[in-house]
Amino acid sequence: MDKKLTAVSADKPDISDWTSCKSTAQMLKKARIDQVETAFDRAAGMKPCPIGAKSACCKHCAMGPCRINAKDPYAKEGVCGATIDTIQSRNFARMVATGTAAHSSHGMNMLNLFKGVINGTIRDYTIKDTKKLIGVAQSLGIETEGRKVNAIAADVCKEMEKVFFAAEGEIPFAKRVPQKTLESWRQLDIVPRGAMLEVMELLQRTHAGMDQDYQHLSKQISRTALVDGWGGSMVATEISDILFGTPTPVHGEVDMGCLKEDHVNIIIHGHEPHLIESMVEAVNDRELVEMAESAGAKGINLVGMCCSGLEMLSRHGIPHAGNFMSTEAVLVTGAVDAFGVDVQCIQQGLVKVGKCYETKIFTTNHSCRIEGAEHIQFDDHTPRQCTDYIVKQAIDRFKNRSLKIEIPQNKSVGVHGFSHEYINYMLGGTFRGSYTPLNDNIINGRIRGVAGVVGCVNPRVKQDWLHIELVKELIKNDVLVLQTGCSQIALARAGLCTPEAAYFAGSGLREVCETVGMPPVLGMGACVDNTRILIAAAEMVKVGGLGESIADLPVAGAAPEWYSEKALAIGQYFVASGVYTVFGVTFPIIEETKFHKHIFKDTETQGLGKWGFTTDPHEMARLMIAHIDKKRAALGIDKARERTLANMADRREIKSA
Ligand code: SF4
Ligand code: MSK
Repeated sequence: MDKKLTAVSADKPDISDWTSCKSTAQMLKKARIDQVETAFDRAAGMKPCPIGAKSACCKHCAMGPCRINAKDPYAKEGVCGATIDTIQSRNFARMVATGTAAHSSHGMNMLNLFKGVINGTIRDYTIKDTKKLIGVAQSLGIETEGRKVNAIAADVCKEMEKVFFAAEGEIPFAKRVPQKTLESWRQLDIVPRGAMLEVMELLQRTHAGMDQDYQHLSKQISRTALVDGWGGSMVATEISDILFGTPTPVHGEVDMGCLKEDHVNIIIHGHEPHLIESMVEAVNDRELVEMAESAGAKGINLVGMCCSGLEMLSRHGIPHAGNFMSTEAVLVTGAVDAFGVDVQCIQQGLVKVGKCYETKIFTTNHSCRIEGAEHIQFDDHTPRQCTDYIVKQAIDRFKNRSLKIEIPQNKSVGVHGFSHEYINYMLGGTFRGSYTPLNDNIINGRIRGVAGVVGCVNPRVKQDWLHIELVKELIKNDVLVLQTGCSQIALARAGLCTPEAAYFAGSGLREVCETVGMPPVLGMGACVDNTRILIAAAEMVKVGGLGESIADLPVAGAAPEWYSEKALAIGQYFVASGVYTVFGVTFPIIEETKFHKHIFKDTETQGLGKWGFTTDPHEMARLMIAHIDKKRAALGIDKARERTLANMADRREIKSA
């Protein structure tokens, strides 16, 4: 083992302050003994730059970089005269642009795959969910009656191309946006066109000497974020469902205890589902299984991590080893025979840790290579070339294992795969599928409101802890929680993704959960699948009784442990869609500046949502519940109606009416 690569300080912080995940803690302890450094060590050893953390610096041109005093931000300007509001809004804009570009690139890769399937050049994938295809087509205004599947798919494809390439008009999925929300966007002139144009427009406006009016730039920030949520990300989710199946609830195991010492263990980490789907086929290929068996293994054990893992968990019930901050830790087990990655949230540190434990990291996507990793290009036309190779390499590693293996014996079983379509069915049944029961239960007060708790984990805070504390408090207060991304895995590990977790909910939410047989925390998939939450919110408006726009709903969102620019883009599209969205860890803006006031307050008066921030999960719950209550009061449903059971006299009256 190469032990030279670490410089872990002798004065080591307590690992129990770093993570709530027992398995990750166990592996971090082992890594310390093995003298292997991880992101947790690096985070402890690297204090964030206070000026950068508050976005009080600009390096957009060679007259700078310029720094503003965060304590007195209006006392100084950049060399070009840029104010703190210009500097902060431009920095914020660039983060949103990058996050949107990441999701849109994912969406476009799915679209290219879809196109290949339709025109027959890609043969390893097919349209699995025609019901979903028809639903998406109808939502886009495409005629479906009496038409062939391929013809409908071709029209859907053409329409979805506009999501990326349209230079004018409104994005196709604007048709799914509640009318009043769309009107607010039109009034503010923030309805997006194609993603490529919006990202380019936002980036060019952040060039030195361009858009130096934070309010004006803020509109382009929203327009760009909206083309992520109602555009690029939505295409990614919808096409994935069409090609690989819309998730329905499945039992799934989560945590490192999913690894099996006597099996060839393969982990897939990243975001795009076509790599995973091909890997599912490869690990079930008889020839490869026999190869593994003749190498002495009992079989091949495919395990997911991060959002790739959530795609596998939701669609196939394939076990999940952990979220973003467990990706290095899982390698410390020594049990991982191959670690395949595609795009986004792939830490460069994985390669070094992998080297220590003789696990090869395989990059597979042309957009994401890492020095020291082996690159096997994944091609949609010949996907098995890549995935079979990884499996064979894993078998080879299994055969030659020399390290002692230590697998944490922790595993939680939960229910995952709650697509918005399934929620519709779950609440109303096949013939009366509807969000009406949800709205009714919100109106009668059993459910106080709905919260989306999503997003990443971050080594600057105790892994999973904020997610768990926040969600516990929300459900205790009768707030139904919808989840995606690494947050979902945090809650699954804590055992809150089971129907039995209703025991921790308030009496109203518990009653609903027990009646339907659902958990109080509904896992909806990967971070790109936050679009499912947008559609659920749009459905709640459509059903009626809770106002006319998303901004009227008693809902709130949170990403308590966010780290990525994608998370910021997601936060901004929720805010622009009408949702109060609270982030934790840090917020890249100085408080009390004009730009801060604009996005933390003024946007709400424009018919949108607004941002919130706190590092304390209990305060976060308080802020979200206060917002939900404010919306309930505005709707006139702040006093929960008592349930009145009909007696015999009532029933007679109903009959005679
Ligand atoms: Fe400084 Fe202005 Fe150049 Fe930014 S754009 S680095 S504020 S001179
Ligand atoms: S993987 S963006 S850490 S949710 Fe989607 Fe997790 Fe956040 Fe990456």
